[in-house]
Amino acid sequence: MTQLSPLQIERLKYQPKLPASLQNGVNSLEMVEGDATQSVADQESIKNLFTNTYGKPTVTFKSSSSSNPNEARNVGVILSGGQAPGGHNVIAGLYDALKKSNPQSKLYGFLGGPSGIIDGKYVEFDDEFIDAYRNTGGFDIIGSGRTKLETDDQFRKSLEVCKKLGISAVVIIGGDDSNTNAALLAEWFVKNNAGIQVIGCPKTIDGDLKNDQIEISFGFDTATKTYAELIGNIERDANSAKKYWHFVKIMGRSASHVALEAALQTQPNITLISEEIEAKKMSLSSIIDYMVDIIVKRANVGKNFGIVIVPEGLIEFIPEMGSMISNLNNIMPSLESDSAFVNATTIREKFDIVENRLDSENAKVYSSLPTLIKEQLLADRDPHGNVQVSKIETEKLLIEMIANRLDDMKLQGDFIGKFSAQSHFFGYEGRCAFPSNFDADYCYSLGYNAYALISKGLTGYLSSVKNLIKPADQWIAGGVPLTMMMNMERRNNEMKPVIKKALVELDGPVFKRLADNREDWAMNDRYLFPGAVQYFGPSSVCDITTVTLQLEQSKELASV
Ligand code: FBP
Repeated sequence: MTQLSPLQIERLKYQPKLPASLQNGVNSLEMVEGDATQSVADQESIKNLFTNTYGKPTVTFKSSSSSNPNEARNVGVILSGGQAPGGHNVIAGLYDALKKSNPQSKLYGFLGGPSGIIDGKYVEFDDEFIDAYRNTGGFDIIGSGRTKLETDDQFRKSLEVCKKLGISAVVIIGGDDSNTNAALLAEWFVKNNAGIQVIGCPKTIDGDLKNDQIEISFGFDTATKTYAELIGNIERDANSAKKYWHFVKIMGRSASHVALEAALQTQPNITLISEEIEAKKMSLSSIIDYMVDIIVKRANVGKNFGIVIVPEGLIEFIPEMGSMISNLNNIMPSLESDSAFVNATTIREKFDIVENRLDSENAKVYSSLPTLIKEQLLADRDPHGNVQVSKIETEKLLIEMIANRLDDMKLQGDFIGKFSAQSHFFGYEGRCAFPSNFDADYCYSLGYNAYALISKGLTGYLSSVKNLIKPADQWIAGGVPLTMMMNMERRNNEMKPVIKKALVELDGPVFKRLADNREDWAMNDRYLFPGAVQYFGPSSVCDITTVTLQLEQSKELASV
């Protein structure tokens, strides 16, 4: 028998909250249609690509006094991409809604991510199965994967599998790319009269799947609180020992939302925000100048310690590095089939080959990097053919460059302090944490609501739950057409329809909170120690969501 920890036993008993509109189940729901929608950009191209699913209205749900029986349905669910706390509750919410609506309905889970629906690998859920995973972190209930569901052949195979299981709706729980694929699959099913609906759910700790309709993706709340706890602990250690500079890289493939939120919760001495660095066209050397200036000023008042937050995606936002990485991404496929490169006996030989192939400016940048980073840049690509930033130790690159600069300054008599650094990378530590109350409730509601969308016959929609800074019973459940969030972007040298990623807005209230305070936080130690994720206690501590969401919502409320 599986052994459970005391917290696991307690969390299994937690009953997630639902918006008032969903509390009587999906058979007692009225659907209110908004206006017809348009994609956020490139309307003509997106409309031409999604002739069957483009332009649909947003919808919201109201509970209704009449109850309509719902036919039995078989539904399939897929977890796609990186783990995010609360995924199990999306599935639990979907299961509960479906069974409450009609106990004869069945929920199938496709195993190992999108490849499960293509290869026909699945499980059927029952009460006992679902109950063991309620309010737990992780995606291990069925596993996840990064297979991209995008070709006709994959769609056809998926259709065959769905037909075999009598599935009439598929829920894809994923980030911007997975939901782009959900939109393609929805369109293909309609075009081919498959009679299968597709509904997405917004997942990713990165917090970059958000827009006017989606306030935040699930997992961001728990992951940022988990990282903030760890950063707070490190701040306390730094403040106790007063001998180390801690460089903490924080996950977030591209956008810096996670680093920014963790910084607002902990108030470290230095926080780098990739979007600002790109906007200001800061070179690697000018980033080092900025950090060295603070380190020297602190040393001058006897503070040879501090905390630096580095967003995971930073390297690609530094203009000269971004250019070199994109050049590298383009030449990698040919290098991987080049026998001289593949059979090179030393890493130096590989570096030489790479430098010969890169454009001259990019070659100079590549050649200037420490061996460790050069090697990491050649590691395996992600499924899009891009460098995997989680494998690049940017925090170590910064430490090495700062140490070299300070050594030079010491020789000149311009630095009198000590610089001793520790590096950390917080990513996997937060992605499977027990979901916070917020994520447990939000995810359960998203899953429940996904079934509401299915029961109303919709396809190509993303499950949306809004008004999130209010108590859960005031949340607004509904759906957003996936095409509404799309634009055209260049991928692997081809223009493709994709859901637009939300980067940190430099004129928004969240970044402004950092910008207004960072000078003070740099010199005066204003560290905040948030502690562990709370599940009970004063509700202001255990149920409220992130600083990001509160600031963004108060901006919107103020503009109403
Ligand atoms: P998703 O966008 O798929 O949710 O994944 C996000 C993420 O956690 C990033 O923060 C990180 O860069 C990446 O996944 C790591 O990927 P992997 O799990 O393949 O190491």
